[in-house]
Amino acid sequence: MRIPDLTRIVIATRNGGKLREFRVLLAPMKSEVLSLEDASIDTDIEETGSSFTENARLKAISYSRFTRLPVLADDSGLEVTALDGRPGIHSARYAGPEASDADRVRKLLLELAEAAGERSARFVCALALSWDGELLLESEGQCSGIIGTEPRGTGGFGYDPVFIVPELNKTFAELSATEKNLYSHRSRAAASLLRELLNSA
Ligand code: ITT
Repeated sequence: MRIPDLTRIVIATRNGGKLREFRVLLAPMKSEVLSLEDASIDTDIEETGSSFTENARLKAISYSRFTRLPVLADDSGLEVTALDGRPGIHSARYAGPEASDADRVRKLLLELAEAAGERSARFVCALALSWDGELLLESEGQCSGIIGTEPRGTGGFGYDPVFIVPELNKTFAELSATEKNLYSHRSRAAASLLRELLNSA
């Protein structure tokens, strides 16, 4: 594998919550972490894949054609058992293109109330690292939890206020950023990618 210079890395996301988490998760690399905006990339790549992995690859490879820097993409979402895995890869657009995090959470709680079944769920995160149009590494992380009956907490982003970590009986939004990183799908995927990077150095 060709190893790029990792002094600077672009995170291929327009989601501020993800970006904040990556700045902490990638700290061991000591890289300067840039957003798409910092890298002056204003094109939007359509997520046409049929899995988290395909979409992460698509974003990483496509965005890496717009910059000389290595690009890390994250495709993630929430799979709810009683909803047959929905919203899954459609987590960001679950309540329509203009909806807010609060709208998505509201819709999820309504659908789950109608389903009246079990409330288990898992977060999934697929990561892909690309450079110069070439896929270098990929990884995946998951974490299991329970969907609460009402939002709790103000931290994090997305579905965090209704995602309960069973061991703690707290939602991700009730945890500090450091605590969320002990359990999250994103931290697990990032740890596995960093391990692979170290092994191939
Ligand atoms: P980019 O494609 O620009 O990265 P996005 O928000 O559209 O941003 P995704 O397509 O990967 O990203 O959708 C992920 C959605 O899943 C995200 O918008 C949240 O609603 C949800 N999600 C993912 N990780 C989450 C987390 O750690 N906590 C809460 N919700 C999360």
